[in-house]
Amino acid sequence: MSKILEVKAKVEAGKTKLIAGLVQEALDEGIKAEDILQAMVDSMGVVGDKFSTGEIFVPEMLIAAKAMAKGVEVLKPLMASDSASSLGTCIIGTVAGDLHDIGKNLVSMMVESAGFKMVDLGVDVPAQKFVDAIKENENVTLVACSGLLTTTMPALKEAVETIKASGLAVKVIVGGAPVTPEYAAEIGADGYAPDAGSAAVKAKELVTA
Ligand code: B12
Repeated sequence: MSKILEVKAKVEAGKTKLIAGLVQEALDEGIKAEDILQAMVDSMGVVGDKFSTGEIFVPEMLIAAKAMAKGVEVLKPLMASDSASSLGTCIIGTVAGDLHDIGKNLVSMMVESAGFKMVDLGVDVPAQKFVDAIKENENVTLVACSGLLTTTMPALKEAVETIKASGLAVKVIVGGAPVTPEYAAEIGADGYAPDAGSAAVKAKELVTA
């Protein structure tokens, strides 16, 4: 089995202890970090489908997520550039009621590499906490809110509305699997991106426009 397929299979199977070594072996074979990351993102899709069909349950989903996080740790130094944080500070978090953080962490990594200093509030972040963080940190130019559940879409709306109502001059970017560009516009966000790579491009565009 090719190394990349092995990484994909082991993430799906939640072989947490093996992933870092396998990812390193894949890199040593000359496979690009971006391709390894995409294989792991694809694994999460497979895991989600198996959950939908009742083939696996929450614990298996969690173990697969932990395995992916181990792989991302190995890739992180290769993907984030050391560019100075010249675009200001970006506050990032997953909205209230939502515990998914793999996508948020990838977005954080890529937005950082675009030239932002990142302040990560973690998961299950109440709307007001985003506003508090804007006030508590220096030169905040952007807030990035992630939401992965259809049931937490109203929390995403509340986060954007609360930030906008605060009157603070920051741009807000939103994303996550159920979020569409139309929904982002409807709730008053300044930007949307479907994945981490395009989030970095959009983030830069929003604060330099
Ligand atoms: C891993 C996982 C979990 C793990 C999360 C662990 C962790 N640390 O994140 C655990 C086990 C905790 C979990 C729990 C639950 N989960 Co879950 N989970 C997943 C799974 C398999 C993978 C998610 C993932 O990491 N994807 C990979 C990343 C890279 O993709 P991503 O998150 O979409 O992020 C990318 C983009 O969306 C975008 N993006 C993300 N955030 C942002 C932010 C900004 C600003 C921008 C611009 C872009 C952006 O860029 C990212 C990178 O490219 C998905 C299935 C799937 N296909 O997504 C289900 C899934 C999201 N979960 C689901 C469900 C139902 C649940 C539970 C309710 C299950 C339960 N009965 O308890 C709970 C909810 C817990 C809670 N309150 O949050 C459903 C959601 C259905 C829905 N439409 O609402 C899914 C789709 C599975 C399914 N097919 O049914 N889950």
